[in-house]
Amino acid sequence: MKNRITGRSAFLALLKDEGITHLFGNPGTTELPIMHALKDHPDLTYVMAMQESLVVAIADGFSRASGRLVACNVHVAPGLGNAMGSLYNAKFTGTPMILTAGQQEQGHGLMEPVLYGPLVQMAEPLVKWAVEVTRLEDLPRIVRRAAKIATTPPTGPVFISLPGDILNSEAGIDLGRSTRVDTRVRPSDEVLQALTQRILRAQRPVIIAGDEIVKSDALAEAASLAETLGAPAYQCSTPYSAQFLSENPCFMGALSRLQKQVREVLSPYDLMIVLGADPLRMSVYSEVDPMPDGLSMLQIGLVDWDLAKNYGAEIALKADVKETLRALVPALKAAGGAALEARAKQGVAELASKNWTAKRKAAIEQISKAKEKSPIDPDWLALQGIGWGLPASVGVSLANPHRPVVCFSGDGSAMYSIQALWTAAHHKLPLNVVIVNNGGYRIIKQRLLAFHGDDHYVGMDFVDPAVDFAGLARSFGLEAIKISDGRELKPKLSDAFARPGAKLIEVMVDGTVN
Ligand SMILES: Cc1ncc(C[n+]2csc(CCOP(=O)(O)OP(=O)(O)O)c2C)c(N)n1
Ligand SMILES: [Mg+2]
Repeated sequence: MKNRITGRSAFLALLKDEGITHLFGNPGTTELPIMHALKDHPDLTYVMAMQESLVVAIADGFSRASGRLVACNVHVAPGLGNAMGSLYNAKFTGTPMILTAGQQEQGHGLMEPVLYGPLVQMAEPLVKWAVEVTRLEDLPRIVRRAAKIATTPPTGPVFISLPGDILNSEAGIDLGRSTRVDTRVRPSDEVLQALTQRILRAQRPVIIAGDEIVKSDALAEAASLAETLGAPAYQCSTPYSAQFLSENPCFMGALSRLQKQVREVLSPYDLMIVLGADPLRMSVYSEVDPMPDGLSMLQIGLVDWDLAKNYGAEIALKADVKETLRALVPALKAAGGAALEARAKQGVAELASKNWTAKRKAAIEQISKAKEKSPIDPDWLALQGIGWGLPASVGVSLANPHRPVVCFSGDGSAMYSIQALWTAAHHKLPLNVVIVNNGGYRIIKQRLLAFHGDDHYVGMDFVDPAVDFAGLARSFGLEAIKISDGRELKPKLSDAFARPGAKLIEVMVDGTVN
């Protein structure tokens, strides 16, 4: 006879065996079995956030900062509904996440009790797999499969609905074992040869760097490819992380999300080498196509949905970026010989005056000129569904408890999830939240003016009354500082960053629209 165990305790034991150390959540009645079982699992840290969109965003931040599988639990249909905006973000970033919700007892749900809803159907468009447990005996298989699916590239969130009767029942069940699928496979000799030949035939290659470079730990290999070719490397237009070594001489910064501008940037090149990205994910509509006519594309990555998604590729390789580059770079060097070396050297030298490092230097000089301006020029400080950043930074900080973390947010964005400050204060995180307060939704105003020539800004100002972020932060138990004078920025920020504890620094900036 196998050991008898309750569903609720088996669920937590399974999560722990899958490497879960923190359960992010917001409890309700249907989650009470899990809250009750936590008493028997003191090695699992419960991180409470005061709304479900924050729960998922904090878990997302934790995963993205640690590369680990995360688990979060929300409350039936309205809680899952609240979580959807953050789940949408996690889908695009491919965050390995097991999202669960307590569900009404089977049979009881049929009677449509308060807060009941079709959880599986609700979650389905945003997850790789959604399932409801209908027998306790199936729970281990479901949790094991969920963890495997979430962590196997293309990674992403999965959803499990946990009915109360399953969590509260008891049975003798085998918890099974954890599996991770290894996708670090070296591509075939044939495709490596084809890539090598094609790349060497190009006169002016350009590299587009995606998030899979980070996920496959290929930052050094991607930089080595750029240097081997003497080719510029741009981050894709919608980056999800710092996807290229920023101070590498080949790094040019990110492509913008302005189709016309991207088309101009890419026009001089004859081959686009895409490493683990949807290269040209845009924001607003334009009649201009960002992809220049006739520009050939090679695309490498494990997210097969993104391979040739919008533009046909000459070679599309479903493969791990690091393993591919580890084989491709030496093959390029061997086949390219001294001629490639000389060309690369010249290419790198030509980039020196226009790469990211050079642009940053120029930007610092430019911005420094506005140092004394009052109110503070917003350019002095720089900026998905919004409202993600603040709770995500709480997750980043929880994943790196000994490193100071800085969150940089607009005032409007911060208000979607301001109660994340409480979670930061509660866990005494060394998190510095810098809120750039321009009194409203400046970007939306800018766009109303640019797209419609209209400066009648309805619903875009927080003026009557103004939001007092320092006051809000204090009410959540944080130390708060307000800065209105540009000269105070450097000393006050340095001082705050050097001290422990969660702090909010509200920086008042000019909200004028132009
Ligand atoms: C979930 C979600 N709701 C609404 C929007 C639309 N939106 C984009 S930017 C923005 C305003 C951001 O304001 P703020 O953070 O203060 O930035 P600012 O432009 O003022 O610096 C809004 C409402 C969005 N992107 N995501
Ligand atoms: Mg604002």
